[in-house]
Amino acid sequence: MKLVLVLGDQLTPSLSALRAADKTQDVVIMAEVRDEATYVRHHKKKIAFTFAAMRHFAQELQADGWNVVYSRYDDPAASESIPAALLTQAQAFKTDKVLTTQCGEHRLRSAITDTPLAIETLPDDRFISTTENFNTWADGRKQLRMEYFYRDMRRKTGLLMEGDRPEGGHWNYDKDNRKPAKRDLFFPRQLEHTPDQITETVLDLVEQHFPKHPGNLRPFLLATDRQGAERSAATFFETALPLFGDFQDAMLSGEAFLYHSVLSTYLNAGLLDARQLCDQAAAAYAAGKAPLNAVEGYIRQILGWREFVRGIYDREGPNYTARNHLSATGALPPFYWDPSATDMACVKSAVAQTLEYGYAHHIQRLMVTGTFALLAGVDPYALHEWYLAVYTDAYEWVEVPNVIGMSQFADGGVLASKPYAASGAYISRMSDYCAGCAYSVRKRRGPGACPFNPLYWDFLVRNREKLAGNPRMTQMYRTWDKMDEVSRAETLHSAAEILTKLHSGDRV
Ligand code: FAD
Ligand code: DLZ
Ligand code: SF4
Repeated sequence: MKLVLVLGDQLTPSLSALRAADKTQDVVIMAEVRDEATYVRHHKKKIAFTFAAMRHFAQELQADGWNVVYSRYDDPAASESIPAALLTQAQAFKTDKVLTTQCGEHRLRSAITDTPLAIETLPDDRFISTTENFNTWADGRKQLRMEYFYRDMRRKTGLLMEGDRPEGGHWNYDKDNRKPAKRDLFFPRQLEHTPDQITETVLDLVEQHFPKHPGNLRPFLLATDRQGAERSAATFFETALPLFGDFQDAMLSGEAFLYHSVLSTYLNAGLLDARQLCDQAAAAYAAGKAPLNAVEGYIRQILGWREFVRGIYDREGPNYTARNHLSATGALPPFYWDPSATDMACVKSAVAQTLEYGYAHHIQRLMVTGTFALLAGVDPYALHEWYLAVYTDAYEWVEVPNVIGMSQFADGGVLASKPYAASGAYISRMSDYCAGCAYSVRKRRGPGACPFNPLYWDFLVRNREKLAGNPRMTQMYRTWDKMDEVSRAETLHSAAEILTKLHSGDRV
């Protein structure tokens, strides 16, 4: 007889460990544990979602005939960690055999295999690609770029292919996307899920046991079971997918979700399936319900980006998280936890929304909170801990490549070809934040100037030695070098003033 470990992001009936187990004799182990709930200060909604989804999944397994030993967080005998829970149950059932599906995070992978138990680990085949497939593709390449991996995956899966050619003649339709949002557009509403008794009990538990964790717990409108997640997915495909591509990069104050799917939390926990979502999008295109630029853009995010970052995380190993190519050491500014502590409308809006929903869309994560931290020289590890804590979809395997690699260039270019450094002009073009900001995006330096503006140049100057050789940065350095000396000195002075304020905890 074996124990079958099911983690909080493995809530999938066809999980490899469950497929390999025998429900007539093996026992499923699920445990709400202190270590997982507190290894970073997770958003209250993230803990609530995880525990509630775990409880619903345990019920689903029991209804399907499985013997599930489920340990609740507030059980007096609850274990403190996953390895401790396994050891307790191994003793109770007098077995040392444990079946697992490979855990997403290096941290927990080694904690599980370091136990004295006989751990059999099966691959996590909920991903569309495999680790071996990624490594075969990556081996021998000078640079790993998502676009080429994605094309390979399109060929391998046949998604949006006409024979060996991409549907419509192009691999990528981003030239049709990236429009700024307009106020007068119709925005589809998110499906709001009313918590059932199981979820209400978990909400009370989180309120009681995690009062100091960030974020608003209520209203709690997330789905916590497969059926609910599938209803949210169906709503996205019907109402938002057609305009997903056009406004993928747009930001609008007061509109957290725009045309995004807001399904990553369900997908990463195992309530939705990656291949199925891609197939549903492709079917919407085939039925004429959504245009190619939207469907290709959506499929690329999952088949391309999601699979690519997972491959990078596995390939780069446990030390990836600690990389700091640009030697940034600044503290994370307090306004990442308290939006009222900044006057920058864009950052205030992205952080406030993050604390409310445990959600921000890609461009808010990349070009607002991410770019600000990059320009201000925030320690990438501290920033990584923030992202891992505040988003309900965050697990290291997906968060770390996005933060350490894509957003902070702390891996020196493993994932991205250049840093996502930008002045306020980008945010001004793609959002309406600047109109309601205390700073002026048009002002380049001095009192009242948008902090992104002088910090952008300061970032380039600070990191010249490491970045100037990058052909994609040449134009930026040329522009700086052409600027007159007085302007350059004033710009750097202005940046120094902002950095001093940040370092001394003063308001920016
Ligand atoms: P949509 O915009 O609707 O996109 C569709 C799907 O594509 C998403 O549901 C997601 O599964 C996938 N996807 C899109 N972009 C990426 C990407 N870059 N990497 C991996 N998958 C992607 N995503 C996470 O799932 N967890 C994280 O912890 C996370 N942290 C991030 C941190 C930073 C600094 C950045 C720049 C991005 C991060 N992302 C993360 C990627 C992306 O921002 C989210 O996947 C997306 O915002 C989720 O919202 P959505 O479901 O509405 O996505
Ligand atoms: C995110 C999370 C939280 C908050 N709590 C638990 C838990 O109590 N028990 C559990 O099995 N999983 C939890 N998780 C998800 C794990 O952190 C996740 O499985 C690992 O980080 C691997 O990706
Ligand atoms: Fe953000 Fe600068 Fe615009 Fe203010 S002016 S919203 S700080 S980009």
